[in-house]
Amino acid sequence: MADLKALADAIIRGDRNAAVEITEAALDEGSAAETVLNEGLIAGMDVVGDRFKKNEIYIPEVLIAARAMRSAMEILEPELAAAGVEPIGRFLIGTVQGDLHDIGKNLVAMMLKGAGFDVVDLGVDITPEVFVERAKATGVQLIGMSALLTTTMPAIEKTVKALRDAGVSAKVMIGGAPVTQGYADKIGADGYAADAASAVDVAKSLVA
Ligand code: B12
Repeated sequence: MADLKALADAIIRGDRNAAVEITEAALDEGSAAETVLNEGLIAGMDVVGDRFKKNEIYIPEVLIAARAMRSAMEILEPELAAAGVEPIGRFLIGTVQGDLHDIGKNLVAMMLKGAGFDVVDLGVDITPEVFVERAKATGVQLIGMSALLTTTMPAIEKTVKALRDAGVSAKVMIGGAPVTQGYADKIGADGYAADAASAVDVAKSLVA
């Protein structure tokens, strides 16, 4: 029987080759893709998120773990789709108009994927119109916006307004270095998180 604890450990260490090998072995032995996902990959990323929150590890380690997770997910995804496993939620994310910073946004997207969300990443410099159009087309439950510049923060508010005016009912989460809970409350966003691990907790609570 493939060792899913060893798979979780491979994710935590960021050992891409081991993560891929154990995932393949588990599927070959007939383990359910959902079990491999939950007890191997997600269990590993949960530990990574927790250690990141406690400042026991830093961004490079998280990125390496996420890379290992992504490689294993490539093997698992067709099996999950064939088994009809539903993601825990669908999340649209992008950096707002005028802003090209994407390291934090990418980290949030990776951690959400690691937690079992289906994530649509729009990229950077995303206009309110594109957020509205993609939200409608994908029917996501959650929308995340990132801004790293004080000059692009107003684009968050503009985008939230455009989404509401267009009748999009998805919950909105915001973040980025200059963004605060107070700002989220002021503009009527549903959630704010200061880091990628907390973003997962907030996203889970918003879809619960
Ligand atoms: C890397 C960087 C760049 C790179 C970006 C590369 C890239 N691909 O992202 C480059 C060189 C392109 C760049 C350009 C600029 N930058 Co710059 N940049 C930075 C820098 C050094 C690091 C940002 C970063 O990646 N941090 C690491 C990530 C992991 O942290 P994070 O983004 O905060 O994300 C975390 C949380 O905020 C949260 N989060 C983030 N997004 C979201 C979204 C959601 C939904 C949630 C819930 C949470 C969440 O979770 C993340 C993970 O834990 C910062 C300084 C700093 N120390 O922050 C300056 C900084 C942000 N830049 C700054 C400036 C001024 C610029 C430029 C205007 C410079 C110039 N004159 O050209 C341009 C603007 C370009 C543009 N239009 O966007 C200023 C902003 C000042 C301000 N208050 O507005 C900073 C603060 C530097 C400074 N001290 O002056 N920059």
